[in-house]
Amino acid sequence: MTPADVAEGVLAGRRRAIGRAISMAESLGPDGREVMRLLHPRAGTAMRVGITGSPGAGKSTLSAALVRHLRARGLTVAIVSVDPTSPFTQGAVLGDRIRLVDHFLDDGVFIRSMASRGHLGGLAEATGDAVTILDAAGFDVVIVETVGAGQNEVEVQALTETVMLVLMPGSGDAIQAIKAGVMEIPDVVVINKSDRPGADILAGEVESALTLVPTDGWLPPVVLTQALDGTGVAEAWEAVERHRADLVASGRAEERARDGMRRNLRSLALERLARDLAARADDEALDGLVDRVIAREIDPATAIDSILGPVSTGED
Ligand SMILES: Nc1nc2c(ncn2[C@@H]2O[C@H](COP(=O)(O)OP(=O)(O)O)[C@@H](O)[C@H]2O)c(=O)[nH]1
Ligand SMILES: [Mg+2]
Repeated sequence: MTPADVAEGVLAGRRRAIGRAISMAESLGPDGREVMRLLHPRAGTAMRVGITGSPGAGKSTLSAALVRHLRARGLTVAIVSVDPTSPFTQGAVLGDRIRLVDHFLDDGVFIRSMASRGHLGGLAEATGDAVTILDAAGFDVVIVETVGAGQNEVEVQALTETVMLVLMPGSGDAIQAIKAGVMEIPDVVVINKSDRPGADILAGEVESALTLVPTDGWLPPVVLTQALDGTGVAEAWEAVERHRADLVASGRAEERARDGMRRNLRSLALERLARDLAARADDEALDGLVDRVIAREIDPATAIDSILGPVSTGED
């Protein structure tokens, strides 16, 4: 299939073409670039929602529960999972634990795990492309699942309009992170596993921590869920919809989109520079420079100049 065939198949919503397009984008070659050039103008209608949080908090389970909730309301849903421990990745999603098996034959659901690559692998680029492909394919909702807070190079805030942070009883360090300002403030906080003791206390603590940080007028609601049996999932989705409505009503939607795209372009540029660097400075070249720096023939900055060329210091 040529890139044009693949793009056409994606626009027609054909699953095989969608899978193919994402694989092409992942390989970061010229075919993927061409597919994305064709599809970018055709995307932009999906509701893009990020789900972030520590491993084990219940992000994948919540995603699956949202799929059931949204399908019941007639909406089509795609999930892009950037979690290497994801049951989607491991195939456990086929087990009845998540019962997504009901949806495997459902054309209104598409689930894709992004290959976990090395840190130079272009994961942010491939993930952003996957979101665009699924958007262009016509899915009403695209969910992006990532492990949050700096452990992951994919900035979910840059790819989505609404970010849900999933916590579970025992995740007290999230509160410290919010207070210390090191955590990106989510749009909706979900306290999952609310069947376990401590959920109400955690919800109260998160609510008071959130009142201490400056927001742009939206106070993130805190919702209790039990993703395993679906309790609270409708309320969590309602909070997402309220956030989206507030973005539009307050006129912040455009600013948010621009801010996200700015961050997205910056991380794409960094990824490309990192790949470029890896291509120029292979181990052999680096070893030669290491020898010379250790022998004190050249200093480290001069060694880097010989890889990258002299960098402008802005002094002249
Ligand atoms: N008790 C309880 N367990 C849950 C709930 N939601 C998810 N789990 C379990 O928590 C574990 C981690 O869930 P998973 O969705 O893989 O978390 P992720 O790493 O954040 O994607 C799994 O064993 C789930 O079955 C819940 O509401 N209550
Ligand atoms: Mg997961």
